[in-house]
Amino acid sequence: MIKNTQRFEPFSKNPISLIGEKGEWLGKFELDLGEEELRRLYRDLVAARLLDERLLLLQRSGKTSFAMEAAGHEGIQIAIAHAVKRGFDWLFPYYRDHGLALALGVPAVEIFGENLATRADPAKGRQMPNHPGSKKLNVFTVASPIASHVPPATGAAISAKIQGTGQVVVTSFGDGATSEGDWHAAVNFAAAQGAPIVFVAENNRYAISVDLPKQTGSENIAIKAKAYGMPGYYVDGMDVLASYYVMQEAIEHARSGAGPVLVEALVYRYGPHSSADDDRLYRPKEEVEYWKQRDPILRFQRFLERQGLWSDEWGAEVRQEAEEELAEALAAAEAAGPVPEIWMFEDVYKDMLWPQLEQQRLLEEELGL
Ligand SMILES: Cc1ncc(C[n+]2csc(CCOP(=O)(O)OP(=O)(O)O)c2C)c(N)n1
Repeated sequence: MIKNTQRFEPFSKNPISLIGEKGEWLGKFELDLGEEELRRLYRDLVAARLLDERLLLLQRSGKTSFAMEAAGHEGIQIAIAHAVKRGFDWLFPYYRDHGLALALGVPAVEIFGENLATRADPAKGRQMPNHPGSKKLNVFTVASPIASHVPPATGAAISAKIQGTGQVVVTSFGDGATSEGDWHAAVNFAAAQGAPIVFVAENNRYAISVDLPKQTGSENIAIKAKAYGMPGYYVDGMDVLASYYVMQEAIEHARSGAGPVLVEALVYRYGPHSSADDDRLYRPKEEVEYWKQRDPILRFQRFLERQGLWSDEWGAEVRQEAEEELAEALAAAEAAGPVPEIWMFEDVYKDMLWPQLEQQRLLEEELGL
């Protein structure tokens, strides 16, 4: 369904881009974001990158067991956070979306607490590292099994439609997730039900070591939307403005009652798949270097320079403020202390059966409680 406000053509051959390599505005419409909003986008991009670096350091220093880097994904992630109604719409993110969670307003202390399994973690240490969520902000806790969060996201969107809440659901996942049966079932059912949901593929071209041509015979991921009966947008996910405007259009489409949208955001992950992977085994260093030259933060900085909104002092200030906020949050998360083991018996059963009661008793004995 084409609306008057539509700016972009679905199913474009090339990814939609609004910022050129030198920071020039390529849009065929007037930029309608104010100075403050542009500055907020930059701040959130930087904070996401710094959070990513800190989470890796926690793993490297043995404080947590696992890290999944997201550097290179920030453009689309920050765009999503700025395009949704925060705290009102529902988010079903995936394990690389900690920068998205932060930009949505999930407190950094909770994100660190989740990674360290301290009392600062609202999930009480029950999740793997890099699996944040926020009940308060309608951010569904990250689920490890690939694409398993996509059917519940469709379910939430159908529920919002039936109840007439006006909420939109945005769910994100990697390119590999689009090969899963769960993914196809969820996308198909969402279209059949006219559910207000935007599916976002953060396509970094690899599912661990498996590259996209081994995942699909389609020319890209966005084109799959055609068969399901919804618009499919193909966007440069390392261009925060293109990602923002495409997400805004997709969310408006879903909110207007016109049904779901699929967005494919082309990104690149600079780091390995996870702290348990060696990417040198399956991709050339030159490829990684090529994409680092197209860094979303650097590109947006060049754009701000051209808009007269940049100074090195301001850039340094933004970085320092974000560093300080993260350092403070990390200190608070560590100071909260580890989650007591005995908490594992809470919240799961209304009334525990005898095997759990016995296990609880044995653990209490072991811990001298
Ligand atoms: C159902 C399932 N199969 C396999 C895995 C192991 N696994 C973890 S991440 C991953 C790759 C997913 O790639 P993609 O969806 O492209 O996301 P990316 O990690 O590239 O961001 C795999 C196969 C899993 N977690 N769940």
